[in-house]
Amino acid sequence: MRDKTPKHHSPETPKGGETHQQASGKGSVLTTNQGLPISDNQNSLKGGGRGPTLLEDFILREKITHFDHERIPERIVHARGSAAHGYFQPYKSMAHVTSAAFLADPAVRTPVFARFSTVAGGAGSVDLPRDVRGFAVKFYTQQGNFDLVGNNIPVFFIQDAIKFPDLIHSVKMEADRGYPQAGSAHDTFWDFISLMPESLHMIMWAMSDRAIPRSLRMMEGFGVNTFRLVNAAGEFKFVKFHWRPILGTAAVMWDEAVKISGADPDFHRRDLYESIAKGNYPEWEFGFQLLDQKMADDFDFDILDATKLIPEEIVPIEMVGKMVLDRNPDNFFAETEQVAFCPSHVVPGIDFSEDPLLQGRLFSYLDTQLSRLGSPNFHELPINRPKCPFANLQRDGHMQMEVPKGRGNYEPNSIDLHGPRETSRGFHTAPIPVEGTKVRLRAESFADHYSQARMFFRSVTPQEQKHIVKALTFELSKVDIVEIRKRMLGHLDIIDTSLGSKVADELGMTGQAEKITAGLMPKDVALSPALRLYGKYAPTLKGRKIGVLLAAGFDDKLKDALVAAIAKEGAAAALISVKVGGAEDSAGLKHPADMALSGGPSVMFDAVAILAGPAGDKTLTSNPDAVSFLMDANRHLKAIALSGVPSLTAKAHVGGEVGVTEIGKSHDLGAFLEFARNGRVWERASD
Ligand code: HDE
Repeated sequence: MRDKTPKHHSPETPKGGETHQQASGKGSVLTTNQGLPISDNQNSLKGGGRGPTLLEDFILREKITHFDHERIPERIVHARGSAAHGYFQPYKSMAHVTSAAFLADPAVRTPVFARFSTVAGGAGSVDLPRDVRGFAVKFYTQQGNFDLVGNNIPVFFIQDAIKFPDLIHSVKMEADRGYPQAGSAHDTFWDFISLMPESLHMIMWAMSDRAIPRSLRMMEGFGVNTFRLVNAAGEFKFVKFHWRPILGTAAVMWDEAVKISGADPDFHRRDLYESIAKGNYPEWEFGFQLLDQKMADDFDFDILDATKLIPEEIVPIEMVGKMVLDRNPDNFFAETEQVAFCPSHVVPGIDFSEDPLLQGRLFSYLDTQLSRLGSPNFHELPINRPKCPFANLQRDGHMQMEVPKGRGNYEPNSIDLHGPRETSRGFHTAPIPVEGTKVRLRAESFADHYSQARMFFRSVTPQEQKHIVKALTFELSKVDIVEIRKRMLGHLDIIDTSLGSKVADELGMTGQAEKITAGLMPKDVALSPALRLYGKYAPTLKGRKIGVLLAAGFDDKLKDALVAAIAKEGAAAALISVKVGGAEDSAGLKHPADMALSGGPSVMFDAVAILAGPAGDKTLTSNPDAVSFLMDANRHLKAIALSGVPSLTAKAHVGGEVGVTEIGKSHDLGAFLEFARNGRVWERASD
């Protein structure tokens, strides 16, 4: 039989065949890891063209062995993440409160690497489950790396690190069945929560729209734990760290989250990557809530309790600088996956508090990197290396990248007088007096589990409250064990009777709440409007995406005017047509589309426009994707601009609602853009 296998490698360069050396700029020859040039990257070594593969093929074995080991253990939490490079620049010197050098000089930019993540799902899970988002920033300062490993929610589920494995076991996929992936709507999570009232404040946040953000670029970030800032004189203040997005905050609706998860599982990752690639760099202001011991003592909660927040109305946030993310990673694995954040990575001038959650975190992250990255030398990986000089006498270990010289690998030594030595400029732990009896107990000051949950629920807007009720209903409806639902209803009643009874009604369980006796009944503390997600930032279209659906016979001039107006707002227009090849305008000229309608449902956009002529209107009316495009945009309370689609609007039962604007002819685009800037047209919501 004829041997069909090519004997020599193809003369054509294989597609995507850029060599390792080209990619890293070192040359153009494909080699083994030992530098041996490779003559054939298409065929393994065989005994005859159709014969068995020979064990001798060291090139095949090296390539396959490396491939077999390409994956490392994913993070036990926060496995799914997206990241970017950028810089941080202070607005002013903060030397009066901290000796951290990166906060001292407004002329100095410090490189940063920020990673955003979901918590519960695996690395390949979708971007939009209901979940807390990680917000971790590595500052490569001249005094060493400072990692601020925060979340997009200012409080946490638990008060003591010893409960973290229990919390995570309960939320991750259930041990026997291996589902659900990336979701808290299941028995074990709600069982744990219903038995841990300290988690209830966080639950209010996790059930709010904060847990389904529109974009990673539109999230607030929080350090959560209380830290200390220490100045050169050794004086300290407590600090809570905050990030505020310049684009403002935005969230999707739950029905959108469900649909986006199918239409584009990488919705957030793509959004971050594309924005940066297009030069629309996301920015956040960095803020401090500073307080002294006296202020801390005056609160009726404990600042060491991570289930509590300090309302901004009581301690305002002082903005101290800005972070700009302006460069995508070159390689996802080498950077986003291998980056190792540790709350213990601090710089002089930043110190810890005694928050028992933070204290546990100081141990956990270093430990987890050892199993995840496999070596105590993980700090030598390019993404983790400090960008300032670093030297010590730690030696050897798996994958040692350094080649330390000489014999002086101990200290004191008189052999290498130029070797690394300690310095008075080094890190000093703030001399906080500590005394006490060794005990395992929860301080009395941690006992109030309901007041701030109530404060949060009552402080947010009616829309947010409604969404919390709906989220709780969705989640608890997925809980099979009725006793767990009843227990949760009991807790919700304590937070706010209207919340408890609404959820009970929605579940069809009116009057079935278990009577829970709170350790401490909640107090009616002052509300904090700053906790709202909506109406807090100035309306803007900046950084948003508007879907413009075009169908045959559309008015090209109107389309151009619309696209230009969208660009002027700092937003992006995505042109959609039934077929990706494009649609013909009223003059019969074909215009290419950015995406096909089947892959561009309206859930992917912040506002939509539909432009067609009579033929296009007919096509759209008979296309279920087009009908859902409009119906969904209406249901999701989006600003809608319409031109030439009377029959589509009739089919989709849309028209005359607030925020639905006819454009073209006598109408300008102003009204549409005005609605779009406001985010959602809440007036349209039906109860
Ligand atoms: Fe984490 N957390 N965590 N966490 N966490 C991890 O470290 C842990 C907590 C947060 O993008 C792990 O490198 C304990 C609070 C983020 O790489 C692990 C406790 C907050 C990330 C770990 C907490 C966070 C992590 C897993 C309770 C908000 C992702 C992989 C005491 C302030 C960082 C890793 C990234 C990751 C432990 C609670 C934020 C296992 C023990 C509170 C953003 O070490």
